[in-house]
Amino acid sequence: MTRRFLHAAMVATALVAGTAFVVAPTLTEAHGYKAGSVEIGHPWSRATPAGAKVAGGFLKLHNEGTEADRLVSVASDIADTVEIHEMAMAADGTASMHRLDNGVEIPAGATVELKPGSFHIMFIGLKKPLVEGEKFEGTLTFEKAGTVKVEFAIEAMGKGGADHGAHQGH
Ligand SMILES: [Cu+2]
Repeated sequence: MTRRFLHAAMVATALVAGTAFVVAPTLTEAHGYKAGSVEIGHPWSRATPAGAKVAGGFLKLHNEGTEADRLVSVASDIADTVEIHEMAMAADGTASMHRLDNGVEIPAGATVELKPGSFHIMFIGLKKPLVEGEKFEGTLTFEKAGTVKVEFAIEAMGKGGADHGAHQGH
């Protein structure tokens, strides 16, 4: 049941991403990974304009286990440093970001989505622009489930709402 729900959500993501090119669904095909009892759904990032120094990373985490786990760190050769951030919207509509030094908790049985405007991975000090349709490698480390290599699919610039434009300062 839960598995089926996750799968349906991943397919929905692929459909949204694939609207422009019906004949080339492989570019944005949903992909997933497993580490211990944690399922990792569709890691993705966004194409960046030339000169951009930061990019966000997004994915869905589902904990099938009976104990909470935690995404504690992310690494990638694409950037100088990688942090886990949370974005919060204040009552007046301004967004603020902060780094989560202890990562993101994934309660037992829960699904936590890293997405624009919420929890996200932050690639800081990009070594090259991210190009739509390409992929790059990253390594996720969980407190209990350990380490797993994933590929982030680079999707269209501006996809998924709240942008990281306000983010250039940090
Ligand atoms: Cu951020």
